[in-house]
Amino acid sequence: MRLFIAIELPGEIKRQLEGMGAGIPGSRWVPADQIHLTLAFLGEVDDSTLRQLTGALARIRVPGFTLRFSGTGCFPDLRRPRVLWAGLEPEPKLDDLAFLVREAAVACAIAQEERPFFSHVTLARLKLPAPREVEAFLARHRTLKFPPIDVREFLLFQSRLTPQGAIHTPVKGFTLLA
Ligand code: 2AM
Repeated sequence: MRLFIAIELPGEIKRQLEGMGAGIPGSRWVPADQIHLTLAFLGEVDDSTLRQLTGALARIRVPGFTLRFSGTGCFPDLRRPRVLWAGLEPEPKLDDLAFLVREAAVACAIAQEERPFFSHVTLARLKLPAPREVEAFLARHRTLKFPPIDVREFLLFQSRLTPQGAIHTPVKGFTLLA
């Protein structure tokens, strides 16, 4: 199974994020049902590793927390933007959770990126260089006025790649401490 671990977002916020940015040439916007906050990408995982991993994830002890959106940005930089994202206010409990989730993956021999976790919600991927349009988009969405989100769980998702795009299905949820 191709898997990743993420925090689900409220439907209303996902719908608003999905509809933000028509008009940038070469941009592929993430549909609402695929928008989430990725904690770790796992790739292909076999059944026995999956059993070991769910055990390790269930042992993670992090209290619930509140997420607040900040503004928008792009990877890798404004000269050649490839990914547009919505950013979040710093939240140490989120960073702890991402660290522990990735540590659990590594303990199950699932390789993880060396890059530190940077909390973001991917909005669009860009196939053409469109720095001017991206700059205008970022200026229009310098601050995101969404209500704060109470996070009580994180989820293991399956991602099935189909010719119509990826289909994400929750496999198992893990409750954070009260
Ligand atoms: P991101 O774009 O939000 O960072 C599910 O496929 C999620 O896993 C994607 O939303 C993406 O998160 C991340 N992802 C997908 N393929 C990946 C890869 N090859 N390496 C790292 N992260 C990946």
